Amino acid sequence: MNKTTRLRQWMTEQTVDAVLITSKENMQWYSGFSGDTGWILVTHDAEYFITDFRYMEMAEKELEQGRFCFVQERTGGVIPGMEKLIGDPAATVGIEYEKLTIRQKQAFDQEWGFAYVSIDGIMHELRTVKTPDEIARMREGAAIVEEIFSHMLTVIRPGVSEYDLLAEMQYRMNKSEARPSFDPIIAGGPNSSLPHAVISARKLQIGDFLTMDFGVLYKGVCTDFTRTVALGGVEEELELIYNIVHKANLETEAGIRPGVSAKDVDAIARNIIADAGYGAYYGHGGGHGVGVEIHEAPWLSTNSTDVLQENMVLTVEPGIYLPGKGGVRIEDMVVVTKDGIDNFYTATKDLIII
Ligand SMILES: [Mn+2]
Repeated sequence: MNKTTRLRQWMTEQTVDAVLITSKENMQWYSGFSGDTGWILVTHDAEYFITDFRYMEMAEKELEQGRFCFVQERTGGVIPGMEKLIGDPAATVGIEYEKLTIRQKQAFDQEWGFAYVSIDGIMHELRTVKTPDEIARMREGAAIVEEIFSHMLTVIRPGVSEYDLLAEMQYRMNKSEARPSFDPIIAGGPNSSLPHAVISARKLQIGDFLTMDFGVLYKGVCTDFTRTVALGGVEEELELIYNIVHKANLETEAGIRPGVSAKDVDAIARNIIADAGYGAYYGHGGGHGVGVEIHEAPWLSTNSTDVLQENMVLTVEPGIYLPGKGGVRIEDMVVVTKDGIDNFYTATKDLIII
């Protein structure tokens, strides 16, 4: 079933007359449009693509031939004549509560007398299960990520700063026609104990752990990847936490298959880390879905209600962080298959000592 059919099925079930897609991410997911200004209006019998002069040519090139009726509008807060396109001034219209601004909603209320419902839930739900084409594009992105990781291993050495490594990484991304899917985390030594460390000018030293967490946005889809490597050698406790995280990562991945709850999958790593005595040093979710956004459903966490299904793509990323000493995170991105997973990455998870 294609995206339009699935969305219309939801509209029928919920008695929604039209859906208005306005965010860059949902437009990209729904239509393939890579610009950042446009509106997609889906009714029960038509799909409209509304954008201004700047994006019209791009939209005509990127969108599936014949699928959308094009409407060219000046940039503005509302679409004149939308009641006519929908055919009922009192229609129920689905909108993106989580993405629209209060100002946009005020403009809607001034212009139209529609009733509104949120499409956030259904969009997230539909987006969790990837199409073969989306998975294929994610594989291409993952191959770029692995090439960059291999390259980074050749430039990491004492005296090189986190900013130096960031510059090198971003250069490689752009040369591969990709962009970062989020601000890369490159955290050496004590900075590696900060799960979301901000890049610093600190220079790498012998004995450091270095965590690199990065991904690319390539052909409209994101990738996410983390490895922790050691410089010159590794002290005993850091090696110990590395091995615990490694085991937690492997066993979590072995526990993934269709039908299992994301909460139970999350608990696999959490229990291994807690049983080893480091529960207090692992405080984030065990993974997340990836797609047009870097973080999306399903969520691996202690309070997740998601159930894993075939063709969902998610990360597995347990970690242990010892303040002032260093941290370890090992993150893969996997697709759920009929009886387990397929990992997007082949990079070793054994500790690399540079
Ligand atoms: Mn991640």
